[in-house]
Amino acid sequence: MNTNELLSSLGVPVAAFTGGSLLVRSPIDGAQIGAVPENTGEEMRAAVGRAHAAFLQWRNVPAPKRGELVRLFGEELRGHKAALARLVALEAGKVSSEGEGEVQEMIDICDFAVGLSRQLHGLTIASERPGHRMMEQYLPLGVVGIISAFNFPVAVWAWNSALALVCGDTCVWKPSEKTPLTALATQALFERAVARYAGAPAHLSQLLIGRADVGEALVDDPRVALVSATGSTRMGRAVGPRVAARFGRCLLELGGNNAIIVTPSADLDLAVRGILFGAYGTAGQRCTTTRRVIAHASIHDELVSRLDRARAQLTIGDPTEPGNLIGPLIDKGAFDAMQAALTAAKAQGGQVSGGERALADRYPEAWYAVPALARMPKQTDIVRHETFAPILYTLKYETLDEAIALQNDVPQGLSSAIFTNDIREAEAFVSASGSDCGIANVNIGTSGAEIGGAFGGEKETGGGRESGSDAWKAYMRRTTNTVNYSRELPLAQGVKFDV
Ligand code: UN1
Repeated sequence: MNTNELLSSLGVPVAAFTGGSLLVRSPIDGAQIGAVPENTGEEMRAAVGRAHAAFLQWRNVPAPKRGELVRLFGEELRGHKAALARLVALEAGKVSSEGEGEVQEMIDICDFAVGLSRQLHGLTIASERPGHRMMEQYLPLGVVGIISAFNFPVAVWAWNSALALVCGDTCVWKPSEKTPLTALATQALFERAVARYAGAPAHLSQLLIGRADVGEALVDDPRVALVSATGSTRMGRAVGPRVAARFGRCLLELGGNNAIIVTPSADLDLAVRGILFGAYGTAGQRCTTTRRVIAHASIHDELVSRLDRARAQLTIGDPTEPGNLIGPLIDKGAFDAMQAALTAAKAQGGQVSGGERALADRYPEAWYAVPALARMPKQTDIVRHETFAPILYTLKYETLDEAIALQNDVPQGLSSAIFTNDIREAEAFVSASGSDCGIANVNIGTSGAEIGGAFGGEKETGGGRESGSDAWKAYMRRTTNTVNYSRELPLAQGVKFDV
């Protein structure tokens, strides 16, 4: 099926993806696959108003009943997994199994959220006063604005919206302008679930497609209680202070510069496999992509030459054709940024293999690149910078302290890993003086996190946590309630105020 047929099979009206001003091109061959009508900032403000009205009703629906809607949505996703996954592959250029993995991640977070809808619990806390009870409740927060990136065009939205909906919030989504079609398809599936759910208020989750003015209208609207934004550090720097200026809440999931430390005791076969997928899977376009390998001097040369050999064998091509592991970069801008980074790496003393344009004859309008490996003499500026492309920088270390210091000496703090069979090294890596990232793994790579854990990172990664564990708390407001069931009125701290 082509994109038009896929979109129609997923219930998207033809007018939503034809005749509009936002031209969508498949990164696979550069062909135009949609012309999507764009929304305005004014339309965004109206949508936020509708979302707020919906919130005033939705917050009173019992949470397990809200979970039922998310359960129905999960059913729609299960039923349409293959079509939506294919659309992800065509619009974002992911290899088929990763497109399927992305939709699976949506299904998984729906299941998680359904269970959570019966577990939105607070604490009961001992009161210092007789005849008093003190408790905490988590209550619905309000409208949640979701800004998502091209590289996980639908899964990251689902992490946010599945939780927000069971928490009693309503959602307004602004997807990347590079991937509006998958967003339209997801919205259509969500609306099918709403149609099967008796008594849902209208406008529980809305999709608005547009450029910066549409995003700004969402970010600046005081009725948006939480802005959850995924993308570059540059985007986060624009969004974070604007939301803070109006005392709104922000959940930022920004850049990463993720490293894998490989120690002398590591299982090198395992390490090579983990690094290859981490560095080159999704053509290096995950925020969790492995960008640096920090290898002990005793195994560095062997590891790096094995990586370099394996790198050169990765099959590049149409990601929907079986056997290809490396799809295209999203666009020419991404390819140019990759070339600029490789030029800088060479100027900073790096020895680069790979990185050239691939398949230019076959796909003159698409941007495939040979995965690159850059042996660096030290952690130079370009190594400390996130380039969203398949470039792996390799560095050498002598002591574990030095390796951990290198790993932490970058502005970003998302994901990290160590390959070791030494329990002391593994524990040191995940300890207080170990990795400073939000994700620190042992004997698995930096990418491909499961939804059950909290996802996000420190420093320029933005500090937000999404997805599993208790990330749901970001989507609720906490109240502390002290209830006096006695006939006295004792004041806290023994204060007396009797007339
Ligand atoms: C992202 O790239 O923004 O851990 C999210 C992973 C995926 C999510 C990545 N589950 O690589």
